[in-house]
Amino acid sequence: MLERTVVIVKPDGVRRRLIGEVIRRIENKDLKITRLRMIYPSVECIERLYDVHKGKPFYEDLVRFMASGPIVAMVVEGDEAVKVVRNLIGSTDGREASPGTIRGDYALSVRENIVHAADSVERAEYEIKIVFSDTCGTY
Ligand code: IDP
Ligand code: MG
Repeated sequence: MLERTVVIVKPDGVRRRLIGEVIRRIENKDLKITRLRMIYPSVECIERLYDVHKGKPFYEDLVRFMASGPIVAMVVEGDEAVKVVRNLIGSTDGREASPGTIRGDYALSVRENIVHAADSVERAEYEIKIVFSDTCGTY
């Protein structure tokens, strides 16, 4: 089933010069990038993106981290793209993520884990609206 999802290179990924590496892995998988945007997101935009985590112990630090520098957002299309991309990025905690996944190969932290990806088709549509809106940030 053709799906679209959203992938975000987080501020740590941009700082560590991993934008190209993330794009390369997505394209190597034969997924198609249909939109791409670099922004310095506002706190308000990140709060909307991570609304489901509000109230969790890691929420405040997560929002501060995500708004700490530029991010790269992209729309990614392909067969079962949501699941395929989640498999490409690996599990949340970089210390646990399998080698061969983006997080498994580049992250040693649970917060600073290089990439975000939507976890369902519905969330993807919601998140695309947020990160591609004019009000999400500057650049
Ligand atoms: P996901 O990014 O793999 O979907 P979520 O549970 O949705 O993981 O959490 C969103 C983001 O919040 C994570 O990618 C990570 O940056 C951060 N995060 C999740 N759990 C923790 C935690 O226990 N401590 C610190 N940060 C966390
Ligand atoms: Mg998530």
